[in-house]
Amino acid sequence: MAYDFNEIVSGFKVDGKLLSCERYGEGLINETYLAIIEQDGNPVNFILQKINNKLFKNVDKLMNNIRLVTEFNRKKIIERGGNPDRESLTLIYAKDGKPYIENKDGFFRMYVFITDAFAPEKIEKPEDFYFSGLAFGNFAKLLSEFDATQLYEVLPNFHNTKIRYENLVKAIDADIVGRKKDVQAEIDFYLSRKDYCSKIVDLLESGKMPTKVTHNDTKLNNIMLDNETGKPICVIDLDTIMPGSICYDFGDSIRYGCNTGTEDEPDLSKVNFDIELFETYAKGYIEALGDGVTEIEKQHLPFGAMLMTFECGMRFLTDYLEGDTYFRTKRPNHNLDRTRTQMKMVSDMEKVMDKMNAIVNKY
Ligand code: ADP
Ligand code: GN1
Ligand code: MG
Repeated sequence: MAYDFNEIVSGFKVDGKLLSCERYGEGLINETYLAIIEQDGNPVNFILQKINNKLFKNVDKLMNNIRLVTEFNRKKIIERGGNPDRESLTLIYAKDGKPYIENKDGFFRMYVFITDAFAPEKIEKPEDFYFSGLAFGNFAKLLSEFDATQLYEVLPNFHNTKIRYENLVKAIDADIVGRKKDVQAEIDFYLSRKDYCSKIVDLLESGKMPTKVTHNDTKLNNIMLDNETGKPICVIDLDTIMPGSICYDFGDSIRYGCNTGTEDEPDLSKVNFDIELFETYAKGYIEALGDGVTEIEKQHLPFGAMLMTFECGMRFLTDYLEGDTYFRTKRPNHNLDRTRTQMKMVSDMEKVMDKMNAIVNKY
């Protein structure tokens, strides 16, 4: 889809001529573009995003959350002598003062481009994953100081696995694009593990596990690491900051990062759960949290990893059955390939859950 990028960029408080604007990154939800703008004779990078307003129904409230969190982070980073333009997402405001613009094509936001850094799609060096654990752990700590009552709950029940399960059952029953017949093994896999779905939801609902403000989408490419040192610079993709459990945040990082293949690898022989990487991340995450983790949370971190993988697979399968309308897909069976990698990862984790628990208990 081509938009009038000149007109869009001119709505923001940014000077200079737009040199180019190309699709960028591997996010599955928003449309991300790299906008290059000439400033003082030099090309300067910016991130421009078309916000997925099919999913985010109230863009104004979503963007108010992001404004609050990024301003809070920037202040904290300045206090500790850091560089807020690199260590926090930084919004470019619109000329009318809002954190986004709206035009005939939808809603757009702009961010300062985080320079000399990369959002990893895969773990190349185990150290990168240790640093990711540290970064998300530190981010969780930072959020614990933030007044959560100001936040709007953007996507209620985002990690409510019971509801995700019900949604899968509805998609199976409706079978609107006639794909059910091709995925009976996948359907059986999920339906036979229904009891996983209530475990953490029930602990949160009963108050036995604390509800905290969490990131909720802690996959590897939602963090930026320094090109030179590999050290974590900044946590990005703040759309889903909401009440949740740290077991979800820990779990989603493990789901994505401990896969020896990619999330959409069609060849399942390449998809294995790497327990050494699990240990690497757990070490960083638990170290960063320090005393900010309760015993019941700690006990459920390994289960949370399996549950997030289970949940994500259910979501991919649901989307496949509903005709690929939620996640960005690039090929016909893309969501089905993703479903299968998540199933393989769950099966692997089931086999080593005792070892995973023992590892977490070490830290
Ligand atoms: P989505 O919600 O679709 O996942 P993200 O906000 O995660 O969108 O952005 C998609 C990708 O764009 C990221 O994985 C990262 O590679 C890149 N990106 C996003 N924001 C920035 C930024 N401020 N600086 C540099 N790269 C960014
Ligand atoms: C989406 O936005 P992105 O690509 O970082 C999704 C996550 C899934 C992930 C699977 C808002 O994350 O919940 O785990 O895809 N985000 C939303 O790759 O639904
Ligand atoms: Mg993302």
